[in-house]
Amino acid sequence: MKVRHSLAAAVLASAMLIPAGVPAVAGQHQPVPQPPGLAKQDTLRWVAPQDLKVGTAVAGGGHHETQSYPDPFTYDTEYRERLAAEFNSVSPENQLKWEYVHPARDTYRFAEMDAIVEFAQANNQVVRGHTLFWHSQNPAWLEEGNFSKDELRAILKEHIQTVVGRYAGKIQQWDVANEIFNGDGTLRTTDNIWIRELGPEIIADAFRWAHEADPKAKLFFNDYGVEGINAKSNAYLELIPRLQAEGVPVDGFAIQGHLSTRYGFPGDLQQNLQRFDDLGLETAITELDVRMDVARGTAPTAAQLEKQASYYQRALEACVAVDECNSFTIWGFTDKYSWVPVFFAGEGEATVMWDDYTRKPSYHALQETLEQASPGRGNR
Ligand code: 9MR
Repeated sequence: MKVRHSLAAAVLASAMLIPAGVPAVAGQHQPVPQPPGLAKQDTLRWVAPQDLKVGTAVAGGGHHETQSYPDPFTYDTEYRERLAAEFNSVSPENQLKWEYVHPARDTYRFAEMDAIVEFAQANNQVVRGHTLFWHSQNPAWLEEGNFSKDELRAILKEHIQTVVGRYAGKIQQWDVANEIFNGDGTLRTTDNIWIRELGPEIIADAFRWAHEADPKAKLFFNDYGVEGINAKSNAYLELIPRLQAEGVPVDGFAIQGHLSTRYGFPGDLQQNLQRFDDLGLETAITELDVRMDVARGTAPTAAQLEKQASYYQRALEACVAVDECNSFTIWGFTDKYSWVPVFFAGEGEATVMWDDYTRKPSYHALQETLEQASPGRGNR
């Protein structure tokens, strides 16, 4: 995962040179029509239990800027139709990350995120904000800025207040702090600029500032490699109640869920979610995908697809079984735009739809699991 982030930084540094225009999309404020031939009852959001949001990342920024296709969210009509039809929660894949939204010290670039929020409102979707405090995808002006401690603190506060404030009332959950622990459960004291320069106490301030800017938004920690009970998830289990005891407004713990069929399914996922639920926290699955080994030019086997489907199903079942697991998000819904093959050579096919939006067994596994969780009820 570390390699991925430094690669991403290099890729994004070059991508920043490309001016990112946002074309006006006709009907942006209007609900997007149902895809032709798709009944609204035949979608994930329709069959989801009322208290569970089913979401996806909204493709754009990041690795997309190095691909041959134009921005998926603004250019791909079928993509937009499926996005509106299938999901009742959306997460900007890159459009709220520092490098994207805050490209120069005195410049914010909100157009792309504004468009996502408008789309979500028009289509009766909630939004997950991602992310405010991270070691990756930070702009060079910040990482290489030689700021004093006071300046850095002021920069972080201003960023959080500006970004959270702009979308106050429009973002349901925020991944305030992303990936703050190493695999062994120690804090990222070297690669996270905030923790390195300002000390661990700054984590609490980030949550306080976010809460001040939008008191209704639910504030989360989010990480990968915390699906099971391990040193990293234990570190969150210890940290969050300690912060709460100090009055820090933390509402939830989110598990990303970037899985691979190379490894076994994390069978203790439900038990892990439950121990956070037992603390009175909300939980969420925020970035689920399940990659597999597929040689270039070959198709996955039926067995691989079934194995993938079972991982999607088990992850969803775990969330459904835990009371306050109220948000289940997949990290993209079509292989056409997935980050996986860009970052993992020889792996891919990680999402629930093929490039042409036809459904894979993993899609049907999600649909059936949602149906079983709330038989007979539709939920838009
Ligand atoms: O999907 C995102 C991709 O477009 C970016 O290039 C990449 C850069 O790090 O980030 C991807 O999203 C990451 C998310 O923000 C945090 N968790 C891991 C995700 C996959 O790398």
